[in-house]
Amino acid sequence: MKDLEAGVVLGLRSASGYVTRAELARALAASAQDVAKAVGALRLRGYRIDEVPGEGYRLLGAPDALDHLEADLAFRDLVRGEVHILSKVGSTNDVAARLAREGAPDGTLVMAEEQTEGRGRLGRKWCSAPGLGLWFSLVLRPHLGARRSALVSLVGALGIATALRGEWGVQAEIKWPNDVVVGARKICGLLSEGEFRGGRVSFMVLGVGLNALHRKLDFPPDIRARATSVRLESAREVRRPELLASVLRAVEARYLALGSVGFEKMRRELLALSPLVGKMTRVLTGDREFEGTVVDLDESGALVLRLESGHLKSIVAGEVVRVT
Ligand code: BTX
Repeated sequence: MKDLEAGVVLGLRSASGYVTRAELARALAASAQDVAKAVGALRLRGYRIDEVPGEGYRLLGAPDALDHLEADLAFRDLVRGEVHILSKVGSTNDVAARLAREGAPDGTLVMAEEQTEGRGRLGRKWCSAPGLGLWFSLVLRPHLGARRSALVSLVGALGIATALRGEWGVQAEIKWPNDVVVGARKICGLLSEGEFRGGRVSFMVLGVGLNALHRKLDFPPDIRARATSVRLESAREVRRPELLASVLRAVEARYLALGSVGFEKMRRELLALSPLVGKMTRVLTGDREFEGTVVDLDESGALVLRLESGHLKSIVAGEVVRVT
């Protein structure tokens, strides 16, 4: 029945006006009675389907929920691996890592409506309220040496920022190493974690937390001034399945390009979208601190600073604070 429901939604979406039950039944090789049942089931799931006697059905609205049906429709051609949609998990990164260890293929997607232990870098917490965001992880198996594994989250951030700019009109920029920001507010954070064998990547898990439907008061008070969402930044109405399809398409395209054409072009795009280039910054790396002007990204995604001494310093991982 699920396939028939998906077929009915696709049929109604692609029609400009009303579609008769008989037309749908013919297109889907089903009986008119089964089509009527599928329409009933879809209405129960929150699809608004109008019916005019003699004219047929028309789709007026779809639910926002990230259920399997919408997932299928949104990423039918996008996700190369398996798709796991969960209602509540600790962290999607943990589920994806477990699946990867069990052999899940490149491109496997794990997403959840809610994370109770969503995390950022260095043990920080990632607020992942139910139903408001896109909290997902991709299992990836790039052909990369461990040294260049940071490229996975950088090209992911580039995909998300360009999708937000191009399709949602959001003035997204990339704050090295793993944030997508709008001005000083974080709209998306990426967390890549990996396992390595013999100096090469065995698998990576790319975790993405994209704030989608939040209004200001939906953010906890301690991050309210530093967080934003697609709803707050875009003039378009935000439906998460559509947003997910658009960011997944962009992330997958960038990831595949990393394997086929390499990083160089994306390196230039990243620099163009980085608000830190040319700015005086302080970078904290564990127990050390460097101050200098951001001048470049190197071929492994490290941030290149020109120190006051004039020397160039590449920084592989750290926290960047803008000074001027
Ligand atoms: P980060 O360490 O750069 O950022 C974490 C910091 O961001 C927090 O300390 C807090 O100040 C702020 N913050 C927390 N939640 C939010 C939010 N919803 N919006 C804006 N700012 C916030 C960034 O780490 C990487 C986050 C990755 C999250 C994804 S969700 C799917 C996957 N599963 C998982 O556990 N993590 C990843």
